[in-house]
Amino acid sequence: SVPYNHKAIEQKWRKRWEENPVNTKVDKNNKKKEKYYCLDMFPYPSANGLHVGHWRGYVISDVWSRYKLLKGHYIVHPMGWDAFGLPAENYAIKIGVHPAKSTAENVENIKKQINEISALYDWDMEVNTTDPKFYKWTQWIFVKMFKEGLAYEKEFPINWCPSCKTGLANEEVVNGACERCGTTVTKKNLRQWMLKITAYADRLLDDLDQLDWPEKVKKMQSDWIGKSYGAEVDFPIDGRDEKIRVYTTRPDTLYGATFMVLAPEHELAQALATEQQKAEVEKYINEASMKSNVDRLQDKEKTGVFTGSYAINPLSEEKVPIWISDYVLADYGTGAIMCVPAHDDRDFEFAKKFGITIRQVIAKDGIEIEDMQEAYTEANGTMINSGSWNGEESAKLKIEAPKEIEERGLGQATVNFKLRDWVFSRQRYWGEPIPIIHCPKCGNVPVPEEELPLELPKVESYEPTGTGESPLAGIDEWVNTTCPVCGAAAKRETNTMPQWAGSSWYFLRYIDNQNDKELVSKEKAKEFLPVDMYIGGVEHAVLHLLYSRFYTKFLYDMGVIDFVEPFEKLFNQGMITGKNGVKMSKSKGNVVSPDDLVNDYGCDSLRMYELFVGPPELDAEWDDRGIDGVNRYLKRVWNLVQENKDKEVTPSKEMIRERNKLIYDITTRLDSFSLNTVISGFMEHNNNLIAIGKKEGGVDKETLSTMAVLLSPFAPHIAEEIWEELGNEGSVFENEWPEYNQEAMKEDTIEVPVQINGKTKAVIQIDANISKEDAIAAGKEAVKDKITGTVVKEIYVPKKIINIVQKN
Ligand code: ANZ
Ligand code: ZN
Repeated sequence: SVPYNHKAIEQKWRKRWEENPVNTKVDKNNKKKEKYYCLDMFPYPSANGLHVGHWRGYVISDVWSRYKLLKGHYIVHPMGWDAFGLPAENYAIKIGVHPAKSTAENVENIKKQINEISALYDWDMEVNTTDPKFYKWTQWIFVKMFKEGLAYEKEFPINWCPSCKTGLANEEVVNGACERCGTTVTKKNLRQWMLKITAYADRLLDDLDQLDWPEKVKKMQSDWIGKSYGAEVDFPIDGRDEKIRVYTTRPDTLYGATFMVLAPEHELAQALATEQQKAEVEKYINEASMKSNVDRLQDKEKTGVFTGSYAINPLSEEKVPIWISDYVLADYGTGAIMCVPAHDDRDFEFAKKFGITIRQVIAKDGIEIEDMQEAYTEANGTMINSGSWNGEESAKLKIEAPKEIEERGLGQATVNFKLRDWVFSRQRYWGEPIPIIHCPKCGNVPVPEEELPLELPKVESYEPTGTGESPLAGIDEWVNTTCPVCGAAAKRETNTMPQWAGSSWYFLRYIDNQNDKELVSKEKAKEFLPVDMYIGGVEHAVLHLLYSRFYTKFLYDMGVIDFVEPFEKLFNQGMITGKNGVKMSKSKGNVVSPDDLVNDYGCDSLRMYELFVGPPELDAEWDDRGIDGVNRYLKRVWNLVQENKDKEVTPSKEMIRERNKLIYDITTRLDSFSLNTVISGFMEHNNNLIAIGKKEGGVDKETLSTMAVLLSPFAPHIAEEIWEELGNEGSVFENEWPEYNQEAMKEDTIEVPVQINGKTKAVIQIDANISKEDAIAAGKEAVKDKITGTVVKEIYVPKKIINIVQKN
């Protein structure tokens, strides 16, 4: 018979699908079909192209799309390009090709590679964030935010990457380093455009509840938003009129506050330095200004200086020294803290180092410790050394103290967030120009909406200036303009947007990408949004995924869309790594390209192997040799069909049971996203079919056709081919996903006698296909009272007899 020829088969079906798309765009025949929007995190069109790691996510999303298609949905499955950003710009600097040109070339190249996956992408929906027709709306959103007071200008020390020569958002600083290039981030005082994401903090937190996302990602977002309840308490300064306001989450420990610490940037830090301490204080403040927040929090040894001044603890009325230390951050809470060394680790360490009083105010199990060796940080115990609070439970007091503090006029109850406003401007060329005009009379004026897009001009030099100005600042004829309000001579904003701007909303645009009147029409939004399933890497947990949720909520508030969460379900695939778990990268020389594998084994084999390498949510080491096994499986499927397609076989009960078990295993494993075990399930069941077929003189067509349908999301080409070979009409994708029949899956039971030394002692009912071990165990259980000696032999003649041989 004909051997499996992956090349011929894959070429044939790709051409057919082109002529006759599987997922017809307008569902004329069946208007009732419900849409299913399955979205990939769109790629950055890098010059390096795709490796087998990129394939993994795209294969997973395509399998899921095709499965949903067979389950009766109309599939929305688009693809596009996240094409602004540093790499294209750096490349332009290096070789002098305009980023627009190199980006376009890369897109074309990667598109070709993506097409090798044979995914269901609808290229009519394609978007590219660098296309003015697209970024018109990225700018439009910014203008809307500006008009709502959610985009504002501010000068302050921001995270600065000295290598990328640009400011960064907090989310882009990972362990103190630039998320892009790994360079240690420093501080730079810069005028910035900010987005007020903090105005959405509560909604971003509360709405996490309604999302079907991995718990891990939800937790990362809620930690990042960091809502905490506490109090702000005023500490009078000894001998002065001002008060120092502190933020605390542990107002129950107020009596234990034996000193205070101000951030070096605190407005009173310098003023409180006494004559004697002045020089030392100034030196310390200077040094602190050079460090990043992360450095400051991670510093091993605590540092600090005493101001020489004292404050009054408002409850104990005791004088407490005021210190300055960089473990207190200027931009969190009030930038000043009350320090309770007995119950806070950092304060404990500080007090030990500088010899400050440690006073325990919470006794665990009623015990007051004489010489504390570490802080007791739990709010669990009884109050001591705390005046009128003595004897109260600290957990209860922690909740009630803010109200009491408020009532006694000592401060107020507060809610605090860790989330900061989003530093949104970049001092780089290859991004969307921020559509703002600085007018000497009118201030900041947005570019009128009807004049958008504000196109990015061509420049001679893309080189970042490093001065905090974008290269656009060098183009006078672009910078100089007139104010749209008063007509006076004015200047354009020259900063650009971060790469996250376009990716925060691109999924809305796919479904109406040609609309030049609206970001997306109401009708289309209603019909196709929101996204049902979003598939991509976990590295975006607090960046892209948080920003997209923020944009979605804003656009909901503006009446553009009528839902508040963009992605109902999220799946994060693990990374494909090189040997020993090393990330695949060009610089490490361990990149495996899919091209040769597709050529040698075929797209179907590679698709299946991408799933077979391991649980999809975990990282997996790539090993080229593994694809052989999958390829051999597909050959066996092919041969099985070749051998049986012309036979007329009536399936036995066993064959029908096997067919139903196949449906059951594939469906339940697929539903629980256990995609690697789906593939091993196919392999096992194929062996079963071969074995049963051998006994019965063949495998019937219905069983083989069912197998073709089940296989189609995974290996679509061969599935179509065998569907046709079996004499079926139309495309395999016109089928409904098969249902299994519980009744048919039940094993037959048979009766077998249980003998001891050849004499029948009982008759039991067992599964016809029970294993030897299970049969013997059941037999022994039935005659356990009659086994009087040592068992020397156990025999199971399948379906006939169990015999226990014993010696007395
Ligand atoms: C007194 C206290 C006693 C505190 C105690 C903790 C334990 P979260 O939960 O992260 O919001 N804090 C306040 N502002 C700070 C700043 N700008 N820089 C560094 N630390 C600051 O943490 C709030 C707690 O962190 C606050 O509660 C404060 O220390 C400290 F047994 O106040 B606490
Ligand atoms: Zn003006």
